[in-house]
Amino acid sequence: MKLDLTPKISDLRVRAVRVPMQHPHQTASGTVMESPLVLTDITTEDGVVGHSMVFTYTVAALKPTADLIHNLVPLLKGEMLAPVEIEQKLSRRFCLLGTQGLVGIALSAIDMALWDALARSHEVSLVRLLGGAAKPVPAYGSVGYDGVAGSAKHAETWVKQGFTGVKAKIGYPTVTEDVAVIRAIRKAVGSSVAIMVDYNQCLTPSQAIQRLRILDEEGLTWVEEPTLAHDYAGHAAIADAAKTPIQCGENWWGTQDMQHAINAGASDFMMPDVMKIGGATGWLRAASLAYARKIHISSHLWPEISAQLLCLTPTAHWLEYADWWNPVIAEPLPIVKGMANPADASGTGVAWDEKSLQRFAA
Ligand code: SMN
Ligand code: MG
Repeated sequence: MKLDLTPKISDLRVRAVRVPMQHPHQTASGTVMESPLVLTDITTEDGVVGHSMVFTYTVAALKPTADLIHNLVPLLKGEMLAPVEIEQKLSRRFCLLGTQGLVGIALSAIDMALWDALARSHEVSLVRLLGGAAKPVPAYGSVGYDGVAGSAKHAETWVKQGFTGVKAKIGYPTVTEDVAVIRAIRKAVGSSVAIMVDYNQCLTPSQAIQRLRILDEEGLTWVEEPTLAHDYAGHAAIADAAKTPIQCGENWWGTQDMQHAINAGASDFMMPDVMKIGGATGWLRAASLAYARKIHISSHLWPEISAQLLCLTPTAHWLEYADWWNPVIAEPLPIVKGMANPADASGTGVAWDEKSLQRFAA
Protein backbone atom coordinates (compact mmCIF):
# COMPACT_ATOMS: atom_id res chain seq x y z
CA MET A 1 0.00 0.00 0.00
CA LYS A 2 1.68 3.20 -1.19
CA LEU A 3 2.45 5.60 1.66
CA ASP A 4 0.77 8.97 1.17
CA LEU A 5 3.66 11.47 1.16
CA THR A 6 1.43 14.56 1.23
CA PRO A 7 2.82 16.79 3.99
CA LYS A 8 0.63 17.75 6.92
CA ILE A 9 -0.23 21.29 8.03
CA SER A 10 1.75 22.30 11.08
CA ASP A 11 0.91 25.98 11.61
CA LEU A 12 -1.09 29.00 10.44
CA ARG A 13 -0.13 32.64 10.96
CA VAL A 14 -2.43 35.61 10.44
CA ARG A 15 -1.40 39.26 10.12
CA ALA A 16 -3.64 42.29 9.65
CA VAL A 17 -2.22 45.23 7.70
CA ARG A 18 -3.52 48.56 6.45
CA VAL A 19 -2.00 49.55 3.11
CA PRO A 20 -2.57 53.20 2.16
CA MET A 21 -3.97 53.91 -1.31
CA GLN A 22 -1.95 56.19 -3.59
CA HIS A 23 -5.30 57.68 -4.63
CA PRO A 24 -8.65 56.92 -3.00
CA HIS A 25 -10.61 54.77 -5.45
CA GLN A 26 -14.09 56.26 -5.74
CA THR A 27 -17.07 54.35 -7.12
CA ALA A 28 -20.74 55.33 -7.40
CA SER A 29 -21.38 53.20 -4.31
CA GLY A 30 -18.53 54.21 -2.03
CA THR A 31 -14.83 55.01 -1.90
CA VAL A 32 -11.90 52.73 -1.09
CA MET A 33 -9.70 54.99 1.06
CA GLU A 34 -7.17 52.32 2.14
CA SER A 35 -6.68 48.58 1.87
CA PRO A 36 -7.29 46.60 5.05
CA LEU A 37 -5.74 43.20 4.28
CA VAL A 38 -5.41 39.95 6.20
CA LEU A 39 -2.29 37.99 5.27
CA THR A 40 -2.34 34.26 5.96
CA ASP A 41 0.73 31.98 6.05
CA ILE A 42 0.18 28.23 6.29
CA THR A 43 3.27 26.16 7.16
CA THR A 44 3.63 22.42 6.53
CA GLU A 45 5.63 19.93 8.58
CA ASP A 46 8.23 20.07 5.75
CA GLY A 47 8.65 23.80 6.32
CA VAL A 48 6.87 24.88 3.10
CA VAL A 49 4.90 28.14 3.59
CA GLY A 50 1.82 29.01 1.55
CA HIS A 51 0.60 32.60 1.43
CA SER A 52 -2.70 34.33 0.76
CA MET A 53 -4.22 37.73 1.30
CA VAL A 54 -7.81 38.90 1.57
CA PHE A 55 -9.25 42.42 1.38
CA THR A 56 -11.91 43.39 3.93
CA TYR A 57 -12.96 46.61 2.13
CA THR A 58 -13.41 48.42 5.48
CA VAL A 59 -11.25 48.52 8.62
CA ALA A 60 -14.37 47.60 10.59
CA ALA A 61 -14.11 44.07 9.16
CA LEU A 62 -10.33 43.72 9.47
CA LYS A 63 -9.91 42.30 13.00
CA PRO A 64 -13.07 40.16 12.83
CA THR A 65 -11.78 38.57 9.60
CA ALA A 66 -8.29 38.01 11.02
CA ASP A 67 -9.78 36.50 14.19
CA LEU A 68 -12.11 34.27 12.14
CA ILE A 69 -9.20 32.90 10.10
CA HIS A 70 -7.15 32.40 13.25
CA ASN A 71 -10.04 30.52 14.88
CA LEU A 72 -9.80 27.91 12.09
CA VAL A 73 -6.32 26.80 13.19
CA PRO A 74 -7.59 23.82 15.27
CA LEU A 75 -9.51 22.58 12.20
CA LEU A 76 -6.36 22.67 10.07
CA LYS A 77 -3.42 21.62 12.26
CA GLY A 78 -2.42 18.04 11.48
CA GLU A 79 -4.58 17.88 8.33
CA MET A 80 -3.04 16.75 5.03
CA LEU A 81 -2.13 19.56 2.64
CA ALA A 82 -5.19 18.81 0.46
CA PRO A 83 -7.09 22.02 -0.46
CA VAL A 84 -10.13 20.33 -2.04
CA GLU A 85 -10.52 17.95 0.89
CA ILE A 86 -10.20 20.81 3.40
CA GLU A 87 -12.64 22.98 1.44
CA GLN A 88 -15.24 20.22 1.78
CA LYS A 89 -14.50 19.78 5.49
CA LEU A 90 -14.84 23.52 6.19
CA SER A 91 -17.95 23.89 4.01
CA ARG A 92 -19.65 21.15 6.02
CA ARG A 93 -18.52 22.77 9.26
CA PHE A 94 -20.01 26.15 8.23
CA CYS A 95 -23.11 24.84 6.49
CA LEU A 96 -25.51 26.06 9.21
CA LEU A 97 -23.88 29.50 9.56
CA GLY A 98 -23.40 29.90 5.80
CA THR A 99 -20.26 30.50 3.79
CA GLN A 100 -21.08 34.02 2.59
CA GLY A 101 -19.60 37.25 3.94
CA LEU A 102 -16.67 37.13 6.35
CA VAL A 103 -16.92 33.34 6.60
CA GLY A 104 -16.55 33.11 2.82
CA ILE A 105 -13.58 35.47 2.93
CA ALA A 106 -11.92 33.42 5.71
CA LEU A 107 -12.44 30.13 3.86
CA SER A 108 -11.00 31.62 0.68
CA ALA A 109 -7.97 32.90 2.59
CA ILE A 110 -7.31 29.34 3.78
CA ASP A 111 -7.97 27.85 0.34
CA MET A 112 -5.61 30.19 -1.51
CA ALA A 113 -2.83 29.69 1.06
CA LEU A 114 -3.25 25.89 0.84
CA TRP A 115 -3.00 25.89 -2.97
CA ASP A 116 0.05 28.15 -2.75
CA ALA A 117 1.66 25.75 -0.25
CA LEU A 118 0.81 22.71 -2.39
CA ALA A 119 2.29 24.28 -5.54
CA ARG A 120 5.38 25.35 -3.60
CA SER A 121 5.77 21.86 -2.12
CA HIS A 122 5.96 20.57 -5.70
CA GLU A 123 8.16 23.51 -6.73
CA VAL A 124 5.83 24.51 -9.55
CA SER A 125 3.45 27.39 -10.27
CA LEU A 126 -0.26 26.87 -9.57
CA VAL A 127 -0.87 26.74 -13.33
CA ARG A 128 1.64 23.91 -13.80
CA LEU A 129 0.44 22.05 -10.71
CA LEU A 130 -3.06 21.96 -12.21
CA GLY A 131 -1.94 20.96 -15.69
CA GLY A 132 -2.16 24.34 -17.39
CA ALA A 133 0.37 26.39 -19.32
CA ALA A 134 1.34 29.91 -18.28
CA LYS A 135 0.43 32.40 -21.00
CA PRO A 136 -0.03 36.17 -21.24
CA VAL A 137 -3.53 37.43 -20.38
CA PRO A 138 -4.90 40.78 -21.64
CA ALA A 139 -5.18 43.24 -18.74
CA TYR A 140 -7.13 46.45 -18.19
CA GLY A 141 -6.51 49.28 -15.78
CA SER A 142 -9.23 50.71 -13.54
CA VAL A 143 -10.22 54.36 -13.47
CA GLY A 144 -12.16 55.77 -10.52
CA TYR A 145 -15.30 57.91 -10.39
CA ASP A 146 -13.04 60.88 -11.10
CA GLY A 147 -15.09 63.13 -13.38
CA VAL A 148 -14.36 64.00 -17.02
CA ALA A 149 -10.80 65.36 -16.71
CA GLY A 150 -9.65 63.00 -13.93
CA SER A 151 -11.02 59.89 -15.65
CA ALA A 152 -9.49 60.80 -19.03
CA LYS A 153 -6.12 61.52 -17.40
CA HIS A 154 -6.09 58.25 -15.45
CA ALA A 155 -7.15 56.28 -18.54
CA GLU A 156 -4.34 57.90 -20.53
CA THR A 157 -1.82 56.91 -17.85
CA TRP A 158 -2.86 53.24 -18.13
CA VAL A 159 -2.62 53.29 -21.94
CA LYS A 160 0.81 54.96 -21.80
CA GLN A 161 1.88 51.94 -19.67
CA GLY A 162 0.75 49.71 -22.56
CA PHE A 163 -2.70 48.60 -21.34
CA THR A 164 -5.14 47.85 -24.14
CA GLY A 165 -8.22 48.21 -21.95
CA VAL A 166 -9.47 50.66 -19.33
CA LYS A 167 -12.51 50.45 -17.03
CA ALA A 168 -14.19 53.60 -15.72
CA LYS A 169 -16.45 53.86 -12.67
CA ILE A 170 -19.58 55.76 -13.71
CA GLY A 171 -23.10 56.30 -12.35
CA TYR A 172 -23.00 60.11 -12.32
CA PRO A 173 -26.26 61.97 -11.56
CA THR A 174 -27.22 62.00 -15.25
CA VAL A 175 -26.49 59.76 -18.24
CA THR A 176 -25.21 62.89 -19.99
CA GLU A 177 -22.40 63.03 -17.45
CA ASP A 178 -21.74 59.29 -17.91
CA VAL A 179 -21.42 59.83 -21.67
CA ALA A 180 -19.19 62.88 -21.19
CA VAL A 181 -16.75 60.78 -19.15
CA ILE A 182 -16.84 57.93 -21.68
CA ARG A 183 -16.22 60.27 -24.62
CA ALA A 184 -13.39 62.06 -22.82
CA ILE A 185 -11.75 58.69 -22.20
CA ARG A 186 -12.34 57.61 -25.80
CA LYS A 187 -10.72 60.86 -26.99
CA ALA A 188 -7.76 60.31 -24.68
CA VAL A 189 -7.10 56.64 -25.48
CA GLY A 190 -8.15 56.36 -29.14
CA SER A 191 -10.36 53.84 -30.93
CA SER A 192 -8.28 50.68 -30.47
CA VAL A 193 -8.43 50.57 -26.66
CA ALA A 194 -11.30 48.65 -25.03
CA ILE A 195 -13.44 50.75 -22.70
CA MET A 196 -15.53 49.08 -20.01
CA VAL A 197 -17.71 50.93 -17.52
CA ASP A 198 -18.82 49.97 -14.02
CA TYR A 199 -21.97 51.28 -12.30
CA ASN A 200 -21.19 49.50 -9.02
CA GLN A 201 -24.85 48.55 -8.50
CA CYS A 202 -26.07 52.15 -8.28
CA LEU A 203 -29.04 52.05 -10.69
CA THR A 204 -32.50 50.50 -10.58
CA PRO A 205 -33.17 48.08 -13.45
CA SER A 206 -35.43 50.62 -15.19
CA GLN A 207 -32.86 53.42 -14.81
CA ALA A 208 -30.21 51.09 -16.23
CA ILE A 209 -32.40 50.14 -19.22
CA GLN A 210 -32.95 53.84 -19.94
CA ARG A 211 -29.26 54.74 -19.61
CA LEU A 212 -28.17 51.78 -21.72
CA ARG A 213 -30.36 52.95 -24.59
CA ILE A 214 -27.89 55.86 -24.81
CA LEU A 215 -24.71 54.03 -23.77
CA ASP A 216 -25.37 51.38 -26.43
CA GLU A 217 -24.07 53.85 -29.01
CA GLU A 218 -20.67 54.28 -27.29
CA GLY A 219 -18.98 51.02 -28.37
CA LEU A 220 -18.32 49.81 -24.83
CA THR A 221 -16.84 46.35 -24.18
CA TRP A 222 -19.15 45.85 -21.21
CA VAL A 223 -21.35 47.61 -18.67
CA GLU A 224 -20.71 46.20 -15.20
CA GLU A 225 -23.11 45.70 -12.27
CA PRO A 226 -25.70 48.25 -13.40
CA THR A 227 -28.03 47.13 -10.58
CA LEU A 228 -27.79 45.19 -7.30
CA ALA A 229 -25.31 42.32 -7.52
CA HIS A 230 -27.79 39.66 -6.36
CA ASP A 231 -30.75 40.92 -8.41
CA TYR A 232 -30.36 38.26 -11.07
CA ALA A 233 -33.78 38.94 -12.62
CA GLY A 234 -33.05 42.67 -12.72
CA HIS A 235 -29.74 42.12 -14.46
CA ALA A 236 -31.39 39.69 -16.88
CA ALA A 237 -33.98 42.31 -17.83
CA ILE A 238 -31.19 44.84 -18.44
CA ALA A 239 -29.12 42.31 -20.45
CA ASP A 240 -32.18 41.50 -22.58
CA ALA A 241 -32.85 45.18 -23.32
CA ALA A 242 -29.26 46.27 -23.94
CA LYS A 243 -27.01 45.77 -26.96
CA THR A 244 -23.83 46.25 -24.90
CA PRO A 245 -22.72 43.11 -22.99
CA ILE A 246 -23.58 43.17 -19.28
CA GLN A 247 -20.85 42.07 -16.83
CA CYS A 248 -21.39 40.77 -13.27
CA GLY A 249 -19.78 38.53 -10.68
CA GLU A 250 -17.41 40.27 -8.28
CA ASN A 251 -19.97 40.05 -5.47
CA TRP A 252 -21.15 36.47 -5.91
CA TRP A 253 -20.49 34.26 -2.89
CA GLY A 254 -19.45 30.87 -4.14
CA THR A 255 -20.48 28.96 -7.25
CA GLN A 256 -24.11 28.70 -6.11
CA ASP A 257 -24.55 32.46 -6.62
CA MET A 258 -22.96 32.05 -10.03
CA GLN A 259 -25.29 29.17 -10.88
CA HIS A 260 -28.31 31.31 -9.94
CA ALA A 261 -26.97 34.07 -12.21
CA ILE A 262 -26.47 31.63 -15.10
CA ASN A 263 -29.97 30.19 -14.59
CA ALA A 264 -31.44 33.70 -14.69
CA GLY A 265 -29.41 34.80 -17.71
CA ALA A 266 -28.21 37.68 -15.54
CA SER A 267 -25.23 38.75 -17.65
CA ASP A 268 -23.39 38.14 -20.89
CA PHE A 269 -19.95 38.03 -19.24
CA MET A 270 -18.96 36.99 -15.71
CA MET A 271 -16.15 38.10 -13.41
CA PRO A 272 -15.85 36.12 -10.17
CA ASP A 273 -13.68 37.57 -7.42
CA VAL A 274 -11.33 34.78 -6.29
CA MET A 275 -11.79 35.89 -2.65
CA LYS A 276 -15.60 35.75 -2.80
CA ILE A 277 -16.13 32.82 -5.20
CA GLY A 278 -14.29 30.43 -2.85
CA GLY A 279 -10.57 30.80 -3.47
CA ALA A 280 -8.78 28.82 -6.18
CA THR A 281 -11.10 25.85 -5.58
CA GLY A 282 -14.15 28.04 -6.06
CA TRP A 283 -12.63 29.65 -9.12
CA LEU A 284 -12.00 26.27 -10.81
CA ARG A 285 -15.63 25.28 -10.23
CA ALA A 286 -16.79 28.64 -11.59
CA ALA A 287 -14.58 28.17 -14.66
CA SER A 288 -16.28 24.81 -15.30
CA LEU A 289 -19.76 26.32 -15.04
CA ALA A 290 -18.73 29.02 -17.49
CA TYR A 291 -17.16 26.52 -19.86
CA ALA A 292 -20.39 24.53 -20.04
CA ARG A 293 -22.18 27.67 -21.27
CA LYS A 294 -19.26 29.29 -23.12
CA ILE A 295 -19.44 32.39 -20.92
CA HIS A 296 -16.41 34.72 -20.97
CA ILE A 297 -14.78 34.88 -17.53
CA SER A 298 -12.70 37.84 -16.33
CA SER A 299 -11.07 38.37 -12.94
CA HIS A 300 -11.76 40.98 -10.23
CA LEU A 301 -8.75 42.41 -8.34
CA TRP A 302 -6.08 39.87 -7.11
CA PRO A 303 -3.88 40.12 -10.23
CA GLU A 304 -1.15 37.66 -9.17
CA ILE A 305 -3.29 34.61 -8.42
CA SER A 306 -5.91 35.59 -11.02
CA ALA A 307 -3.28 35.57 -13.79
CA GLN A 308 -2.57 31.94 -12.90
CA LEU A 309 -6.24 30.97 -12.63
CA LEU A 310 -7.16 32.60 -15.95
CA CYS A 311 -4.58 30.30 -17.59
CA LEU A 312 -6.71 27.41 -16.28
CA THR A 313 -9.96 28.96 -17.53
CA PRO A 314 -11.08 27.84 -21.02
CA THR A 315 -13.28 30.93 -21.51
CA ALA A 316 -10.76 33.42 -20.04
CA HIS A 317 -11.42 37.01 -21.06
CA TRP A 318 -9.74 39.98 -19.31
CA LEU A 319 -7.59 40.34 -16.17
CA GLU A 320 -8.40 43.32 -13.98
CA TYR A 321 -5.09 44.92 -12.97
CA ALA A 322 -4.82 46.76 -9.64
CA ASP A 323 -1.52 47.86 -8.09
CA TRP A 324 -3.02 48.71 -4.70
CA TRP A 325 -1.31 45.90 -2.82
CA ASN A 326 2.04 45.96 -4.58
CA PRO A 327 3.71 47.56 -1.51
CA VAL A 328 3.32 44.29 0.42
CA ILE A 329 3.92 41.84 -2.47
CA ALA A 330 7.48 40.61 -3.07
CA GLU A 331 7.07 40.32 -6.86
CA PRO A 332 3.99 42.14 -8.17
CA LEU A 333 2.52 40.76 -11.41
CA PRO A 334 4.54 41.97 -14.41
CA ILE A 335 2.55 43.67 -17.17
CA VAL A 336 4.30 43.75 -20.55
CA LYS A 337 2.64 45.55 -23.48
CA GLY A 338 -0.68 45.39 -21.64
CA MET A 339 -0.45 41.64 -21.07
CA ALA A 340 -0.29 40.06 -17.62
CA ASN A 341 2.45 37.43 -17.35
CA PRO A 342 1.81 34.87 -14.62
CA ALA A 343 4.85 34.16 -12.44
CA ASP A 344 6.57 30.94 -13.54
CA ALA A 345 8.01 30.61 -10.02
CA SER A 346 6.53 28.22 -7.47
CA GLY A 347 3.10 28.92 -6.07
CA THR A 348 0.40 31.47 -6.88
CA GLY A 349 2.81 34.39 -7.27
CA VAL A 350 1.84 35.74 -3.85
CA ALA A 351 4.66 36.27 -1.33
CA TRP A 352 5.44 39.16 1.02
CA ASP A 353 7.85 42.04 1.01
CA GLU A 354 8.50 41.42 4.70
CA LYS A 355 10.45 44.63 5.17
CA SER A 356 7.66 46.85 3.96
CA LEU A 357 5.07 44.83 5.89
CA GLN A 358 6.38 46.29 9.13
CA ARG A 359 5.23 49.73 8.00
CA PHE A 360 1.66 48.62 7.50
CA ALA A 361 0.97 46.47 10.56
CA ALA A 362 -2.57 47.25 11.75
C1 SMN B 1 -14.42 47.68 -7.37
C2 SMN B 1 -15.24 47.46 -6.31
C3 SMN B 1 -14.74 47.52 -5.03
C4 SMN B 1 -13.43 47.81 -4.79
C5 SMN B 1 -12.63 48.01 -5.87
C6 SMN B 1 -13.12 47.95 -7.16
C7 SMN B 1 -15.01 47.65 -8.75
C8 SMN B 1 -14.24 46.85 -9.76
O1 SMN B 1 -16.33 47.19 -8.74
O2 SMN B 1 -14.88 46.13 -10.53
O3 SMN B 1 -13.01 47.00 -9.79
MG1 MG C 1 -16.89 46.22 -10.44
